[in-house]
Amino acid sequence: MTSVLEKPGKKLNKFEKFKAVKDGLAVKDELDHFASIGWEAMEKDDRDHRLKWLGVFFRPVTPGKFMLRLRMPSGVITSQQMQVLAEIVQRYGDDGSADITTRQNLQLRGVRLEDIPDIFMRMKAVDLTSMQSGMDNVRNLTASPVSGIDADELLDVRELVKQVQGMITDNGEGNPEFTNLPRKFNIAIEGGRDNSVHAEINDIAFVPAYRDGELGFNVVVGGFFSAKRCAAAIPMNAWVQPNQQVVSLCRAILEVFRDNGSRANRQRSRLMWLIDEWGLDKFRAEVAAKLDYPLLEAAPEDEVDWDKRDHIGVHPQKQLGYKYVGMNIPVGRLMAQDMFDLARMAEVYGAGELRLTVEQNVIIPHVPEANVNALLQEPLLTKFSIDPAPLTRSLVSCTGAQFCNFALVETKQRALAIAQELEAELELPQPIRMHWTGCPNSCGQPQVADIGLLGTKTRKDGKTVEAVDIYTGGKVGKDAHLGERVMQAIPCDDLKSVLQDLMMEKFGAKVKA
Ligand code: SRM
Ligand code: SF4
Repeated sequence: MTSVLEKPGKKLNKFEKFKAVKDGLAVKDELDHFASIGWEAMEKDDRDHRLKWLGVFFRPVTPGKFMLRLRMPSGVITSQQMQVLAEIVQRYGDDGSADITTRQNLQLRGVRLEDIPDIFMRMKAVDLTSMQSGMDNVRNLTASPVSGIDADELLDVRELVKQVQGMITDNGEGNPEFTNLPRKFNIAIEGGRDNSVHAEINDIAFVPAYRDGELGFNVVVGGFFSAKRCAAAIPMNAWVQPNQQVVSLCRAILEVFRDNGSRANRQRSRLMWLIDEWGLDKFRAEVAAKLDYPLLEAAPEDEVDWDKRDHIGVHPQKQLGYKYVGMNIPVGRLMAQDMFDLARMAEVYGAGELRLTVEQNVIIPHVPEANVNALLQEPLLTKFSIDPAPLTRSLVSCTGAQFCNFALVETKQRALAIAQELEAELELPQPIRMHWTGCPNSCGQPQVADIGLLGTKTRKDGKTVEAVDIYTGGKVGKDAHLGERVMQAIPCDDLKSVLQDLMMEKFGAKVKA
């Protein structure tokens, strides 16, 4: 491959410099050594950066207690896999937990470096990988969480998602072709009608569309959030068949990005910056030139014509006589016992499978109608409700200050506390989707929310305090578009009354009698 690193006269950012010294993937062969010397003795770039190529994240907030980010294509996880992850988390007592992420994935907390070789062996035994889940790699591939069970879906994309992940990661072993991208990269494949993946905020998204009567995908490109700029994806004017063409197109776009994306300024390195620099026509032509099939123009319209569903509650499946049961996991946080229980419940009442959603919730699919009532009697459903209160129901939150050193505010606990207080005080005619994010990196996607809260700092009574910028107007599903900032630097202590006013003004809320 031609690497920008080799081009003379290009100024490289500091991340490119350490990647040029040693590729992130190289640490895969050094894990036993790291485990034996311990995290304190490790070389800093290996510990703080390169380990992230394997999904192992040093947490400066909790040194020595690492985070492990998995890959979970389409958010599908088996009971057996969940059980193995629960056992891993359980080892760490109060330090151990797991978070469902905004890319329908799991991150484990409290992990010790000396255990990583053993953990990786256990994961491999149940076909789990964390390969290339951080830094300049392609993140977890998202899809509808009800792929294959949704009566109204157009395409079951699970196999395609797996194939794309397999291509990018060499089936979980690590693929040096794609471990040195100029920046992170997000891919989503939607097979349903409701844009459950947030296509508009992915670097590549495939959305179902008919062309001359044939069902395939229109392609949108360049969507991303960053501290300096947020951009919705734009149509690439391309249509592909729902087969190997999808895999080849992802490969072609990744190669074009890898070989031409900017490596000078990390704030201007995501795919959209390359599209801006070249113009869409040149970008499309460069990608098309790499394909072994002619890249067709986009279908005039796509098939996303539904509002987004949240999948909470009991719903009929495509398969007659079966239901899927969606549970609300407040701010996505799971403890070891929750994970054991979920694994068991999926095994006993369903088909030993669970699905994760980008709203950080869990679905148990394939529940025969005869099992539904017994499942609903499980004690875990008092914690993870199928009929939650309207704000908790749609609450999403990034990690925040508890574990993330970028955070300007604590998010998860505060998000939940404020939602519960507002629910107690207000009559809410409909759920309001609130998304919290602890800093401008926007992992909690405040721009897609009805009300988005983005962490910042402000001065109050002569002191620096935690605060939020408020976003409104995010629209998801059909005709999705990003919300905008409407208020700045509201101290978190004053936030409840500000949100109460906003909900009464814009969302029809009324103070409870
Ligand atoms: Fe993120 C960096 C957590 C989804 C934009 N994100 C980080 C790091 C790794 C920073 C760090 O090293 O501490 C955070 C880890 C904290 C921790 O301990 O958990 C982090 N991001 C998350 C998660 C866990 C938030 C969550 O609670 O769900 C999500 C993990 C997804 C996954 O499974 O892979 C997560 N991050 C996102 C999303 C949402 C999405 O993909 O839909 C975005 C915005 C969309 C996008 O990327 O275009 C996002 N994260 C960022 C950015 C800004 C990227 C940029 O181009 O500037 C950073 C910082 C960076 O990469 O330099 C970042
Ligand atoms: Fe951390 Fe900021 Fe991402 Fe939240 S938005 S997880 S605080 S990087």
